[in-house]
Amino acid sequence: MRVLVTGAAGSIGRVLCPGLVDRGHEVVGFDRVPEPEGFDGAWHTGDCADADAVFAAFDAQPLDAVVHLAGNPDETSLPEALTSHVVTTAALLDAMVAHKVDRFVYASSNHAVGRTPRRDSVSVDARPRPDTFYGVGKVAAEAVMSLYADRYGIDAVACRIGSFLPVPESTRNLATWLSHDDCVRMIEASLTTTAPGFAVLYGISANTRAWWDLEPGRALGYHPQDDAEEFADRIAADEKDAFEAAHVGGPFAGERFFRPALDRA
Ligand code: 15L
Repeated sequence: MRVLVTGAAGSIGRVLCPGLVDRGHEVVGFDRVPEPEGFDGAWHTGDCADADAVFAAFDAQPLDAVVHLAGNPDETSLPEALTSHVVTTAALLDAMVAHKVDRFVYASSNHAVGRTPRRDSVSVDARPRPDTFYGVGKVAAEAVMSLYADRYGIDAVACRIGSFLPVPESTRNLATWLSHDDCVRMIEASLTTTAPGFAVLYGISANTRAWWDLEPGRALGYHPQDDAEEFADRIAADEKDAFEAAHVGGPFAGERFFRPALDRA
């Protein structure tokens, strides 16, 4: 497949792009910054909140699919979050409709349901329950995907990623870790699964301590292979562990992240 990857120079993009190339796909990078050294494929420098820049990238070569990773990974004001996550998603989906590209894979986040309290297993059908404006942006981006799936028949998979890290760094990560290799497996499955319509999966590895439902991902062909437990003896207990275990979003559910929706001068 020829896949446009937004945020291709970011932390996930730098792992995913070579991973997709290794698996026989062609990658077209799109980012606000120039291509990283060694990038293998065509490159477009632009902001995917800019519909003209997005359409220009689509005009440059035929595409089979889009993987949308671009977006500010941190908490911001509400308007910034809406631009970063929702406007970018809409610009890409509009270009897909116009260019007849029908597969969209999105780096959503656990923070779309981050205020969900700890329970045995969190379903992908848990109600949207963001913990931050960042999470609100992810919820709204997923809603735009659902709309375009229903209106235009686009297959759109929202991967609610946990903690994408080389190795787990905290007790929470022992449940929420997404390894680099599993991330590539997850995105490739989301790109190639047959006719998912609008679908949601939790983007974590096969962690012994996982409490977010991995079955919807398996039904889409995502079979995680790694387990954070392998690193458990390297992680010391910390006083924040109990608080971080109380909600899906861990620290994002805390007062440290409380801020007004709008920045004022
Ligand atoms: C995310 O979605 C964030 O972008 C990242 O900064 C981490 O907070 C991660 O989730 C997580 O929950 O560990």
